[in-house]
Amino acid sequence: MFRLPADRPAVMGVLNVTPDSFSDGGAFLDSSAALDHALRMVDEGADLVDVGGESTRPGAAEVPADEEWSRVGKVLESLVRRGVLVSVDTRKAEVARRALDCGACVVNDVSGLRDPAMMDLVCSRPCAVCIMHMQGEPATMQIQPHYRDVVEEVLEFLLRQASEAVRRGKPSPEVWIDPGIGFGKTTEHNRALLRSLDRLVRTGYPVLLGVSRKSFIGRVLGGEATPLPVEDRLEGTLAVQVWAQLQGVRVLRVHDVLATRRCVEMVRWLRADGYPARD
Ligand code: HH2
Repeated sequence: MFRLPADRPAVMGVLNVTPDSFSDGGAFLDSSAALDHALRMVDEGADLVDVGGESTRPGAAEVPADEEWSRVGKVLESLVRRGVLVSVDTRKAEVARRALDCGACVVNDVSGLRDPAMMDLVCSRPCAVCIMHMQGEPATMQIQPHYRDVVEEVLEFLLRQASEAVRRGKPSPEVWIDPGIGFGKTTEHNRALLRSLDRLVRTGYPVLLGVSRKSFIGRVLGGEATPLPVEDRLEGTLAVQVWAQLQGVRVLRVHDVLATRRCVEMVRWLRADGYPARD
């Protein structure tokens, strides 16, 4: 079981075993390259590794469960065998079940347990779960996302799903919530959510945040017409993550583990008197 550090956010390293992820698609499709990359992230200070076999970038098509599993199964097993704590990034109950059977300790569901089979699964297993908010589906989510009040609507969804999991017996420290930055959201929606992280933190559920290399950073720093490319988004990513750490976010999902871990340690040092840890 994965225990969240009390005095700093946990660092979750991203391992995309996909041909088409937005920032590193194709780089780790080969199992031995994937394993090497995961072990490097652990050396650099990742507390756990989030293994995913389906890109959820805007416009991405769904991958059948068997194909998704054939991408992630081998590397996931190898990591567990080496004692690495593994999270599985999937929307499919079938893939999550196989990952849990192999020893994964977190299910990271970008569709936020909307599938009843996924809700049933995570509530019947001793794992943590990340419930993420997404408006619509990856294939269409960035086509004119619209909210009455983005912060209220995201909070309402997350609280509804989280309390259902708790009602079914999941201990609340094992129910993480995530506003889903970039998932059916404009740059302004993302800004509103990032400015309201303290409201998510105050729910008492551990908050996970994934902003690493995301396109809003490219647009803010380079402009709408000439966004900074993915490889130039590290500083922007780190700035937002420091902001998130100061609000009490408990898990940072990142591609750049070493840089993140150094920032996290500096902020932890500055805030040595404690961190908003409630569990
Ligand atoms: N973002 C991505 C994927 N999974 N999970 C959570 N909980 N929160 C996030 O913000 C999040 C996530 C997208 O990033 P990445 O995995 O690098 O890209 P892709 O979906 O193209 O594989």
